[in-house]
Amino acid sequence: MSDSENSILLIGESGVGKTHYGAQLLNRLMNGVGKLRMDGAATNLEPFESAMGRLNEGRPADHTPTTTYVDSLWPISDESGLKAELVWPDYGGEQIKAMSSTRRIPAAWRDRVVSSPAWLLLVRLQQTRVSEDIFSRPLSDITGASVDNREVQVSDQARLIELLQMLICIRNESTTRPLASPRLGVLLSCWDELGADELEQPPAKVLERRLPMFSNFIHSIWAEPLVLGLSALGRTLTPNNSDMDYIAQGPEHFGYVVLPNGQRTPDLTQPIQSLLMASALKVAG
Ligand SMILES: Nc1nc2c(ncn2[C@@H]2O[C@H](COP(=O)(O)OP(=O)(O)OP(=O)(O)O)[C@@H](O)[C@H]2O)c(=O)[nH]1
Ligand SMILES: [Mg+2]
Repeated sequence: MSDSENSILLIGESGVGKTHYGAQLLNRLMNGVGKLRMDGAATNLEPFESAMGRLNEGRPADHTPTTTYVDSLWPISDESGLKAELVWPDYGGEQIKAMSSTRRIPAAWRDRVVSSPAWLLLVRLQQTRVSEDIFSRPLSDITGASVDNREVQVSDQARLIELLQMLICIRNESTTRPLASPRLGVLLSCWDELGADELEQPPAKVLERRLPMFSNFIHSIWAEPLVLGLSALGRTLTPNNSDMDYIAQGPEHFGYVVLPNGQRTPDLTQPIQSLLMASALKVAG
């Protein structure tokens, strides 16, 4: 398999948890306790190593500078002997928001979008809001409101949909039939921040409830979108207060993925394995 066949395009706006997931994933790969493990020398680890250093002190890492883009190369293998070179990026999430607002995709991003067999979109539900409409407020409230000087904003759901539509468009994919390639994974990040009633629910149900239009969109375009929950840290860490459990037990004992049936696994490599396996099967078939 060539490198580009194994690269996953990680897509996430600022603050969704890309860097912390990268650091925790790297830790798991190096410890070799999950479905995937590191199988050779990884390169360009600096952004994740500094984040891992912070987590070892029980504190969170910093926001990635806006203009940064680093591809880290991780040779990995799974229990069945499947080998792959995972290209895992770290970048300032503003680059993604800029693409949506300017409707322009820089050339470097275009190449990544076109060549990657799988897209992994991180969505932090606590960071998204659904605009008021007749489903959330009585019609009389809405019709009575003054329309003068009202700021019109695209809703978060609409922005995410537009982003995916732009990416599909530059790949020249036809959407008359359900898309099988690129494969899409949606990771609902910072899962531990959800309300108690949602924590035990299947991720696809939570997505449907919180972002119904976006959920409908991905299910209507993709043949089998994968929707999982992710808590890379397992809990909230604060910059000024070291978390003593993290220091005592080590960050590798924290974090989990929520599977489609709502069950949890501490194996943070699971979403990558599912996406890579599906792509590998497609190449083989
Ligand atoms: N509660 C909780 N907080 C998390 C988790 N993962 C990340 N965070 C917090 O979310 C914030 C953003 O995480 P980052 O990994 O820096 O996000 P990013 O996507 O890399 O953001 P940019 O670098 O700005 O693009 C940080 O304050 C983290 O502490 C998690 O699993 N649970
Ligand atoms: Mg970051």
